[in-house]
Amino acid sequence: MVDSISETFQRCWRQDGYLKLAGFLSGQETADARVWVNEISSWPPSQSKWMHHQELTARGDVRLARTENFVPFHAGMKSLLMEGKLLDALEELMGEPAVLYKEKINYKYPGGGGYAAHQDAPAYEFIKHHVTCLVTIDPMREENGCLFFSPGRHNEGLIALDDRGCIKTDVAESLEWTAVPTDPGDVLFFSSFAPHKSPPNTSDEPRRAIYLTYNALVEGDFRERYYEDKRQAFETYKSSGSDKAQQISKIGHFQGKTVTQ
Ligand SMILES: O=C(O)CCC(=O)C(=O)O
Repeated sequence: MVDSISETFQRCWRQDGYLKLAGFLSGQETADARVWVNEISSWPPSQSKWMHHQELTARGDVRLARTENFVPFHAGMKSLLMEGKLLDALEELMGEPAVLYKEKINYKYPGGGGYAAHQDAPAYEFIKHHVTCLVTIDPMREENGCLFFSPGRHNEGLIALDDRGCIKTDVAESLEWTAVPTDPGDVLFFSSFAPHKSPPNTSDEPRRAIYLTYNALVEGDFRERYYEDKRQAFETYKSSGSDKAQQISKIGHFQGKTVTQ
């Protein structure tokens, strides 16, 4: 069990729709997570197991942008994400037992693309509300593409979606944005209705983070269905020649240039 989350932090969570807990993971837990991210990033491409997504970076090299669906193939990650203090803290914020809905690593290597202003909710189907926990692997700063949030706007439901499933550009420009830099071992919880965005990585260092998305257990376990649906949707995008085949999500928030394997 972790120490319970203070009333002040709980209030920030409710008010802002996101909450950073600095130094949440121990030095050893942070070091383990970094080793595991390195391991997973070296896995070969797979059609049926994990899902790697590649991008052509602004530096002109092809690098991983994202890996998804790695929990069934990595025991260490499985125990970090599906039991213990991370899940305890998340359940405390949600106020009820939770289950993993999806997991991903976003690598954002030097020159890696940013993400347009969006809410995650339109991309996470079957259930209305999710909470994501970002686990910081590398220091995240404005120059290497940390997250920006628009505090308090998570209470407004879906905000002015465009045809990509992102927040319309003029509306996004009218929101107030706060950069949320984090350090290795910090975690950052956010609601699937919290508007967020991130710039590209213009630094010379990678900016890797693990994103764990959970939903209330009472609503059911949708993890396998989520990945099955995503695979099928992308098969359809490819076979029908849809531009959506270039996305890395069912919403078109990724601003990098994807490369199909
Ligand atoms: O990793 C990032 O910079 C942002 C990622 C994000 O917002 C997403 O994957 O939905």
